[in-house]
Amino acid sequence: MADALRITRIPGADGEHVTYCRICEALCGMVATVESGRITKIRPDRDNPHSRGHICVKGPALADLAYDLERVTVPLKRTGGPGEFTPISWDEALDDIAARLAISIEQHGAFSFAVNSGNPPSMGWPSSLAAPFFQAAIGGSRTYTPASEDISSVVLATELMFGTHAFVFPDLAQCDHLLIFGSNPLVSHGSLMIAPRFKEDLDAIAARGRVIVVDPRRTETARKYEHISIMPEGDVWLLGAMLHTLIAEDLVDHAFLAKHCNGFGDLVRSLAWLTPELAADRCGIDADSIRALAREFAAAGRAAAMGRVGLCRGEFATLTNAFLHMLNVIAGKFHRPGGYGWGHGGTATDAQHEGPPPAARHGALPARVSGLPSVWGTQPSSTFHEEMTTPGEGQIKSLLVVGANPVMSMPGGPDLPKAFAGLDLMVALDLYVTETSRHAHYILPVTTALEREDINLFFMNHMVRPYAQHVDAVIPPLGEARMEFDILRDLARRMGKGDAFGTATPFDMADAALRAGIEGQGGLCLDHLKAAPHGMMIDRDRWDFDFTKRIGHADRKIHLWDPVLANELQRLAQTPARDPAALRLINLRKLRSINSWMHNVPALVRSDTPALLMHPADAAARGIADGGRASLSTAWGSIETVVTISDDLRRGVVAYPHGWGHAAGWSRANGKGGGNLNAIVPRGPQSSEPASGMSRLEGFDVEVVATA
Ligand SMILES: Nc1nc2c(c(=O)[nH]1)N[C@H]1C(S)=C(S)[C@@H](COP(=O)(O)OP(=O)(O)OC[C@H]3O[C@@H](n4cnc5c(=O)[nH]c(N)nc54)[C@H](O)[C@@H]3O)O[C@H]1N2
Ligand SMILES: Nc1nc2c(c(=O)[nH]1)N[C@H]1C(S)=C(S)[C@@H](COP(=O)(O)OP(=O)(O)OC[C@H]3O[C@@H](n4cnc5c(=O)[nH]c(N)nc54)[C@H](O)[C@@H]3O)O[C@H]1N2
Ligand code: SF4
Ligand SMILES: [Mo]
Repeated sequence: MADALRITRIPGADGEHVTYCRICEALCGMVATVESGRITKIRPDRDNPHSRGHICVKGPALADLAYDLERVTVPLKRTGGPGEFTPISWDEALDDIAARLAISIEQHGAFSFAVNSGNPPSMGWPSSLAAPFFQAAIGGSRTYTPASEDISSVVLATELMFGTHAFVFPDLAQCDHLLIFGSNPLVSHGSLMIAPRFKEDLDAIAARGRVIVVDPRRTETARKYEHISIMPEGDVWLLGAMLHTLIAEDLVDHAFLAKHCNGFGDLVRSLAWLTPELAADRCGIDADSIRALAREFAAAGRAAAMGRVGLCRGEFATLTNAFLHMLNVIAGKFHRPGGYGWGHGGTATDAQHEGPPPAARHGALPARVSGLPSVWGTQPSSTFHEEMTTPGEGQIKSLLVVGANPVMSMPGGPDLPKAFAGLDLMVALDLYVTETSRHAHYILPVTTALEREDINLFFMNHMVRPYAQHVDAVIPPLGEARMEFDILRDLARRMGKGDAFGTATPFDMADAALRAGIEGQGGLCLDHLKAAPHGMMIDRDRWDFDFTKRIGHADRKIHLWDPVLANELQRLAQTPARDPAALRLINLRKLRSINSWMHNVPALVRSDTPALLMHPADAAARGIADGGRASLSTAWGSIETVVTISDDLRRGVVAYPHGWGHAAGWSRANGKGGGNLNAIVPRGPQSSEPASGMSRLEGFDVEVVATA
């Protein structure tokens, strides 16, 4: 019936526009209906061969976001205190920014310029290129991203073991036995691994074999399959003891180890002490169950173990992720059907064996004050505040924030505004006057995903079933909004530094990347994609390539041991047991919410209020009733919250979502209450995991006290 409308590619033309969602990594196909130039409806795209009609409630809400009356659609200049802005023309704004940035950089050097690039721009192709190209134009190297709240630890573990940053992930399509550590894909829809119909995949695995979810909370995913309840940050002990079991019981793939790995002997020696008996108390899972988990995993023919953010932000996050990789490798699950390894999407090349570029390697750009290492070219955000406030050569003096909200998303975020006040210049490219952008000297309006042409290039290599899609903008930019890439190229040109952007468009670059990949030999290019508006599957056997050519180490071997990991293991062995009576906090993601930025959309937030989840016994011990109020505090701060009692949680564990407690230019979000979780998480470089600089966002002790 809806097909009566004509499919069109002309932005803003009446008819149906094929597009895809760029809110989370599922990248679901959608069809937007435009009538009289306005989007009136967004429905799932049943003809998208990848998501086949799957979307969640957030996808269609992109249209509400685009038309939100509180959205910033003209350049704004700060003319008073934080949040006090006056509209200004693009020319005036960019000329003034160019002049002030040039002066600041001339006085303090290119190193005094920093970029904070957030999660949403990384979801699109042209938007993801904008900040790196601008850095290249400036000659700067200081980049802050959410990586150290999200993936630095897994990226580092992958670099140390495989010599590359290319993500490794399970073969959901063929696996019969899947262990999930610290991920809730039925809500998050997956991360660092793309499968929009994740639930369908898990159901099929469960029907063929088993899906086991290791999590301190009986999550939506755990409830549906088998759940093993673990203490927060217990995984390093559990996984270490599982490796110990595989070694002790000789359940290892010796042939694979001999041919493709080194360091096994060191690993065996270093893990001798980490027995299941010793681990049991530290992870809250008894020794027999740990052994059974390891044995069953080894015995299953098509098995894989995956992890996500629940493994990534603890005190030993890099070691934990390395153990997870090792579990797959040692048990003989690497690069085989139903197992674990690299993907083969449209941009993957057979030979990536030179490893990451030097500036992206571990520790290449250490933080000026604390010396904490960079990972993937990104600075740990626990150093951001002191890099702005500690005087001396290289102190951050100018800051460009591209689609990030660090006041809400970084540890100690609420402290940042004071540091922003000392900057020569702060510019934000955002959709809203946020808790962060309200402190900028300028806010430059950007397009939403619906207002830009795009290609899912970056994501093709970590798709369970690779697919490629190019889409045009559904509508032209609203108001005076522009694309990040165009804004920053224009700014660079006004500074006389436009050459770094070259003459190729982001889509010329995408075309070249497609042609250079494995599929390019078979003819994959941008024109092919344009001829397949709903996107096309890249059909090729996932394991049909020589994986040794993807290994970045010169010896083309997987390194099971490394000095960084050895250090971390030593640190683990010396770490004292935790106070069993303390409450520990974990993070909570909900379906209707995405980090800090869709809370102004009524359709999403109407029925969603941030609340602290607490086990009935823990609540009773503190005299807190369901729906009661409490303070949630740590040595670093305190927030007020409503409490929801739930026996889904393990005793001694509480869960709270991040990204709430709004106080900026989004009135509906402000009205939802809640507290900014990053006001109470451990902060400062000393609180980071030392190997990767990862923020410690979960597992720390909290106090909960009933309030009136
Ligand atoms: N609806 C929705 N979807 C999202 C997002 C969102 O905000 N909302 N955010 C997107 C982003 S940016 C990301 S990075 C991904 C993240 O994707 P996921 O990692 O799948 O997301 P989470 O739901 O946070 O799942 C983490 C799980 O780890 C558990 N956990 C916490 N601590 C521990 C621990 O010590 N050990 C173990 N084993 N488990 C632990 C938590 O209880 C939680 O269930 O989601 C993306 N998708
Ligand atoms: N305590 C705690 N903190 C966390 C986490 C946690 O679990 N616990 N999770 C972490 C994770 S996984 C992540 S990924 C980070 C996210 O951290 P950030 O990326 O810093 O924060 P977001 O909430 O995603 O805010 C993104 C900003 O981009 C704007 N925006 C939206 N779309 C666009 C666009 O297309 N272009 C531009 N230029 N701007 C846009 C939004 O208005 C918003 O201001 O948060 C991290 N912080
Ligand atoms: S799962 Fe929801 S938010 Fe994620 S891409 Fe699909 S529609 Fe968008
Ligand atoms: Mo994330």
